[in-house]
Amino acid sequence: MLKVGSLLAVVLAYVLIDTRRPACVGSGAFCGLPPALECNTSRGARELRTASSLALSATQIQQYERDGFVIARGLFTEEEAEALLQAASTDETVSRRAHGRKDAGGYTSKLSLWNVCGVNVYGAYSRAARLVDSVERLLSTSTHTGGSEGLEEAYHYHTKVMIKEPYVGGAWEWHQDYGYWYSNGNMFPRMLSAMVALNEHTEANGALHVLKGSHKMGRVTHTLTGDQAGADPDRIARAKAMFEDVPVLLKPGDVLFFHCNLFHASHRNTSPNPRWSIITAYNTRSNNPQWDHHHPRYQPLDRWSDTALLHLRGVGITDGDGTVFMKKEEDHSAQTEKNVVAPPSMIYRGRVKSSQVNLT
Ligand SMILES: O=C(O)CCC(=O)C(=O)O
Repeated sequence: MLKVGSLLAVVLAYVLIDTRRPACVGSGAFCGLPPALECNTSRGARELRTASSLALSATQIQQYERDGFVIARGLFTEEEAEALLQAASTDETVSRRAHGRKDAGGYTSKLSLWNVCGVNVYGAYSRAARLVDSVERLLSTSTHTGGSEGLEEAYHYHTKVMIKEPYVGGAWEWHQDYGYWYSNGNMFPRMLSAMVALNEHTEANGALHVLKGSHKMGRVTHTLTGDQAGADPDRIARAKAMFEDVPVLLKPGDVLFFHCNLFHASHRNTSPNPRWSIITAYNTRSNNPQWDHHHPRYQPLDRWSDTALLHLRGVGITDGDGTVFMKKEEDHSAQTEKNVVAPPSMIYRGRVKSSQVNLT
């Protein structure tokens, strides 16, 4: 019965939100859909400046430029976070597609990653006007553009559901996302991630840590140990002496936006509670990757009304909803740098001995 309900909701969503609808492109207006599910393309939105009233404030954008990250408390409501958690924790496709990554201690984090988001509750998150508007403003700051004028157009690079299970969820080594994405033919660091907490992120369940302001160092070399990759240990050790290590403690619905050159890592989960999050990475149209790789090159991203997420509550990933998962075997980016043995200095508070394979 639930499955039939979900199917109907997807069909309805397809009728109401046709993401391929060319009339949206550059039309300079919403698509004439019912207000609850109206969509817009980035281009149309840029022309019109149809900003979501929920998007980041000027002060938050300045904070991001200075620190390389900003936390938007309650950007999504608890109800919306609960809808995402409910979907992610019961979604057979997410669970079947999830793969584990071991840290040096043998603890495993799980993630399920797709390159193209479909018509479902996760797609409503990644395309939410309040999120995409905020992302485009952040990506248009000089910390990404180097000072060029104009509003950047964001596109969806990938989304992943991240799961750290109680007691066994593994750690993530210090790294910069652009450390990997650079190898994918992205010429500029005009990329960022938005991580929404689906439940509470605490020190005990393995909250993310960031080195505040470290994005200003620019990209550092990432090294391999076997098939594991992470930032150059010597740079990390020096960066840790220079920049404050900030734990990112989140409540459900809080969103962390972070620059692709910001150093980040996380401990393993030592608590009885899981840690759930969804991270969407965005690239810019002006930074269209130079070559094909395991994540998409530029394609327009539809922007959905802020109310779409709750309308798609209960709608997980179903066949034919447009979701395209990454083919893991196509991910060669961790193999592009020289193999360098990691010295003990890269141990993160005694828990992680070497860096992790590139997952992103
Ligand atoms: O979820 C985490 O703790 C780490 C995620 C991460 O490092 C990443 O997505 O780049």
